[in-house]
Amino acid sequence: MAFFKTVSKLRSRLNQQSNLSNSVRWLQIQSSSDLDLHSQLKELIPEQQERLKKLKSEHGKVQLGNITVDMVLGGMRGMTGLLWETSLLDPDEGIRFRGLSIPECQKVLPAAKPDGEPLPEGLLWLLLTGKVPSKEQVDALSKELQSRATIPDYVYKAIDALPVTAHPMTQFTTGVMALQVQSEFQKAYEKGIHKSKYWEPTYEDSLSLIARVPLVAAYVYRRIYKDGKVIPVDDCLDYGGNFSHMLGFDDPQMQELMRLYVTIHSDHEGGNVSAHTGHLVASALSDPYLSFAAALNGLAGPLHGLANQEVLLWIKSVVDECGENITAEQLKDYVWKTLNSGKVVPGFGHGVLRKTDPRYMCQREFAKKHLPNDPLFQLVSKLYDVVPPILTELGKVKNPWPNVDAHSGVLLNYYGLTEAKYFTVLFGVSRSIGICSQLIWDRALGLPLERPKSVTMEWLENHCKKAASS
Ligand code: NMX
Ligand code: MLT
Repeated sequence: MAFFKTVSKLRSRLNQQSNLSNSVRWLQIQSSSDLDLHSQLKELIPEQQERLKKLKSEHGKVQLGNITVDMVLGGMRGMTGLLWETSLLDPDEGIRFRGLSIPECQKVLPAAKPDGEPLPEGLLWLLLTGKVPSKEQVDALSKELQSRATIPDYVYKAIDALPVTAHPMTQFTTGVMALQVQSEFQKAYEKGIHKSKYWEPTYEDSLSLIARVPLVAAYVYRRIYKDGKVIPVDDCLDYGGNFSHMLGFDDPQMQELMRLYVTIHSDHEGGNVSAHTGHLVASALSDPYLSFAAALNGLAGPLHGLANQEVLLWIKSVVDECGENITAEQLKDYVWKTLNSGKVVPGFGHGVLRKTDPRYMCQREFAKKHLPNDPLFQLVSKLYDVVPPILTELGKVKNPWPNVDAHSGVLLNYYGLTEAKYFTVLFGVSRSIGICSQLIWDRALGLPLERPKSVTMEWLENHCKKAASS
């Protein structure tokens, strides 16, 4: 009987998967005995090293496009310059994690409960291996992360040395820097590890870092907002559920939100400020803690991860000025007031996306299901109607549609996590999964030091003069 049940479960999973995009390169059913992520990775690495070698030797001189002066002056927009295996961003369709869109991940990644949101551990497995894990594999990874989730006391002391009024991101990054003292990569490098083995201590550091950042983040939250009353780990909970628990939120719906939140914020290909920074710093063979702390400092900027803080503060300022039942006309005036005072409308626009961010859409679906009558959700919906035509009217904004940050704050606020200044820390915890997954592959593939060429304005002027006269 048990055998037939297993076969029918596998068959339904196969049917589900065969409906997915053909581009899913490694999607396959796992045998339930194969529970160790490290050994899965060890098997995959030689194959991928060969693939890279072949790409270099056979196609190394193939051109990928022309670099223009606009690109050099315009923040390298549209310039392909990085290898990033874990995810790829399409301007219209949005992010795909190893070929899977967000709705596809919601369908196939194991959940904590039937039809629930994906477990972030499953996404970590997918990003690292390119394979959809079984529930057993995800449970094993959950346990492994739990076993790594210990924090030395000096990490808390380092955070405590800061004034409690320091921004949560400053406190969080300080904690991550203090964790660096335990880096296995640094120790191995000092002992003279062979470069072919770099990925092993990088894997150790990365998994420990991913396991530990929720504890550091929860400590920061409790320190600043809950009189320092720390909530210990609950061993029975998964990564996202436990993070929500340690912050002080045990509502099962909030735990589901946290699983979704951590999953969708994890990775957004390699060129975004945090991922790119982490990758750049890691290319100097800085260990995962140093690299990730650098990435967090980029995430803390208002045009990047801090936008989630800015959105909720902005929405609350709208309510303060106009009340919750604001009309479309009042809202338009408020948006124009923001723009006319030389500020951006937070949560709208993107460096690559040209349509509504699917991460916004899946949060909208979550809100429609769980909090349809929440006044702030209704305000976010009104903004979806009002803001894009105004940004389009400006004539210079390349993408007038909302991004991931336009929605996350009101969901958290609904479940009681109202402290907007803390939001970017949640983004940071999630991003550890994407950045560290790619970092392991950086080391496994032996990617080199990153060092693009820069030029001066004079160099550009002379180059353009020469180009015009030839
Ligand atoms: N509100 C007002 N102006 C905007 C907006 C916006 N939401 N988005 C773009 N613009 C302006 C931009 O400032 C620039 O103006 P100027 O030429 O005077 O400097 C012009 O439109 C062209 O910018 P784009 O090429 O459309 O956008 P770019 O790729 O340079 O920047 C963002 C992308 C995301 C930085 C920009 O859209 C923005 O500032 N958005 C608001 C902040 C935000 O939501 N950031 C979060 C992004 C997602 N994340 O989590 O990281
Ligand atoms: C991200 O998630 O990193 C942001 O959407 C920014 C980006 O992709 O450039």
